[in-house]
Amino acid sequence: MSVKNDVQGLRPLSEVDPEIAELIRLEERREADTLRLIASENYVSRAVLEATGSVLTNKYSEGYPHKRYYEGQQQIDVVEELARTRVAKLFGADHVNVQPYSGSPANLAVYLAFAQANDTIMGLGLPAGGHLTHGWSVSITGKYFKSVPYGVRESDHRIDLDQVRDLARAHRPKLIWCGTTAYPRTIDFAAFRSIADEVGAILAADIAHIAGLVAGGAHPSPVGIADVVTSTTHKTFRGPRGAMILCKKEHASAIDKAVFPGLQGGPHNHTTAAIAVAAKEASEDGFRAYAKQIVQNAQALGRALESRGFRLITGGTDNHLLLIDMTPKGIGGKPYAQALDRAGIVANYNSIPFDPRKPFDPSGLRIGTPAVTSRGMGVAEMERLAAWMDDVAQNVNDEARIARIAAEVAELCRGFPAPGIRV
Ligand code: DSN
Repeated sequence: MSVKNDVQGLRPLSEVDPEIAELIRLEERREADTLRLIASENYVSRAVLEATGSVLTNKYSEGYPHKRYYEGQQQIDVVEELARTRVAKLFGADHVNVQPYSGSPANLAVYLAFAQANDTIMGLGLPAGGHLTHGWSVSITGKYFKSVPYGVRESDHRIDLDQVRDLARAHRPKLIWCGTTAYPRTIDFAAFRSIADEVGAILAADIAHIAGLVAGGAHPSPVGIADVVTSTTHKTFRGPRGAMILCKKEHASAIDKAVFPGLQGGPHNHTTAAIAVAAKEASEDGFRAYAKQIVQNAQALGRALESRGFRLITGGTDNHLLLIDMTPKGIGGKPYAQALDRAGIVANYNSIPFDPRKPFDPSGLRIGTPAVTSRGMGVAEMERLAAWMDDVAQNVNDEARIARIAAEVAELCRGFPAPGIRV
């Protein structure tokens, strides 16, 4: 059938574009048959996928509920209000904005709300486990602001709060970020609050990695402590790719104006609906147990790896992730991550604090347990995983052995179907 004859647009993807349909099918197969250990990834439910793939993608809605620049918002206003109220209730926040397209735009909105170009800002340096948008030099946030990064201690690789305080006193930043992407320990939000108060700074907590742990009570919450909290919605929170900003009442208007019209046009309503669904799922009974299990699995995996001679940065974890220094195993993080991928164990190479190697070929591997926990795996599976990881580390160039491990991994995966995927 030609496009002209398909005015209703009801032909399935497999007919309209078999090439893309096949790539999606293969990706479903890959996601089902491999172990997802990337600490920032997860599997969303069928319900979240359905909302994401809905007609809400057709609608423009510049503005906020009941104050829009386009008509036809009968459903969209209710969807956005549901997303905001569910997230606000879940986290105990005064005000929520669910419109940022993703984590980086959410963080840019915080800069726009609270700082001017060339103001001084502070955040954890990228090589120490921070995020690009917390002021790292190659990011716009390191170019348009005077960034004073803080780090971790050389002795134990934990955030050096004495250094944070000294730098804040010396540089009087307008904005201090706390939040991480590769840090396995609990963040002391209260300590950051006292530093921010001492120097009159706005405190922003970026909980992108740990939002699901916070919602599920497995990590302390910064809500009510930080002035503003940003997060993506697709990591431990198990929602669509998107973001949210939670803030105190007095900052609501500044944050809303910064997101729209400051940085963005129309919100992605299909994403907003999926955030509402994810917030509903995170409010249900099982989510607290899920969050707790993520941490228990990460700790069990850490212990099992350590007993096999892996060196864990900070010696373990309090959250969902492990950062491993591969130096004692005699292999770089990148070739190891590539060998693991061939074995069906998908992770990412990562710099470690004070890494003597370059970011594109670093010493470390970052892994996390949110996705394997979503499949229902527990401590017993973490021990098997550690054994495979050790086997791969010792046999990086033995392709026959790696293929055998991939088959064993796929067999385990069949017993723990990936949520949201029908294969
Ligand atoms: N890409 C995210 C992560 O993997 O942690 C951070 O933006």
